[in-house]
Amino acid sequence: MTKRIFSGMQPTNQLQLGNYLGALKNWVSLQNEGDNECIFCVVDLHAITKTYDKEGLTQATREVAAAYIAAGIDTDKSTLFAQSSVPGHSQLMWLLATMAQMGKLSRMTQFKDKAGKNTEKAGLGLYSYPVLMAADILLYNATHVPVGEDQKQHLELARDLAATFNTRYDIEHFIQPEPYIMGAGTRVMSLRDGTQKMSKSAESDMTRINLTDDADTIAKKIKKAKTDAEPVPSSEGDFENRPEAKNLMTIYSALSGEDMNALFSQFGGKTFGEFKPALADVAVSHLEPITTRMNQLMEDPQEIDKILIKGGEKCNATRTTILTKKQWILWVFGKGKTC
Ligand code: AQP
Repeated sequence: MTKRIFSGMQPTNQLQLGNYLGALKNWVSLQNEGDNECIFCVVDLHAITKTYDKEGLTQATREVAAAYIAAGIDTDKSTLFAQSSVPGHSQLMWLLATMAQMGKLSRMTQFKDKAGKNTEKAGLGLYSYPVLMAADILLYNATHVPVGEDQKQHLELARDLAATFNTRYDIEHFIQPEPYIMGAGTRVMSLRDGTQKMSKSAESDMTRINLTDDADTIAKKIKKAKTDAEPVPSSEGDFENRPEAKNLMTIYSALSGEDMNALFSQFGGKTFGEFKPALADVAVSHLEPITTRMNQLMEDPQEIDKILIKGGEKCNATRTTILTKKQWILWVFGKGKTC
């Protein structure tokens, strides 16, 4: 069976290492595997759920698209577009919003994290973010959604909403999308606090490695990354209560492709002063070609815009779902609707 893959990232800043290891790197493998049909989106409508500036958002949208391409997304094989260019996302979101239960939305951990203590002041857009995400996925009847661990709960909601819609209208329209959580870097943590996930919009730039960071910046951030006074772990047991040590070794493993046991043998018992320069070398050699390609692409922003426009036109013209055929009017309002 052909897999239809859909995924996206918010242009809330430049992409960081977690976005790359938890999602983008896997998108590229899926694109290059079998006859998968891949649709990758820059989810700019999600990005406006927080305070933003218009020019910054436009620039970040191009940067995220450039990062996708630089990491290996081939726009001849995969569709790449900006969410706001396909009105179907917002239309389908409304239909799904009529079925999304407040109780379930209130339990979403990402909402709790992002809204902070003052949930009363959080916008409805942030609260209903997972419903728009469900619409993004279901609009294309995607079978598989490659994401990091942190998005698993949102995927569960998309599956629920697909089933609720089918039951409500007594049809078998929506497929239940499967989360695709792959590889070692499914949850990359902050360089300054191993209990917090690395995030592109976290206040301190020192918490993350950006895909736009140069070699010196990467080395400096890794050198300053939080560790503890113990030597580098030699076994899984040594990771207990040492989230920062585990995080750095996980990053090494994900970037180098070496399994953790090989790293225990190579670095176990050494100091972090010895481990960190090795990690910086691995990170730079893996990320430098991507950064270089991204910088080249960003020299011609109009070309990136053209790619995004073309992708949006393709989605508007060919998406296989209810909204193109006005089938939804029949399902939602019945045959009697003439106006
Ligand atoms: N730290 C992470 N480790 C592994 N995967 C991660 N992802 C994000 N952070 C990590 C994955 O990257 C994709 C991007 O998702 P997004 O841009 O829609 O939002 P996000 O998950 O909220 O990512 P950020 O970087 O934390 O963005 P901001 O700061 O804007 O909220 C998803 O597949 C996610 O799993």
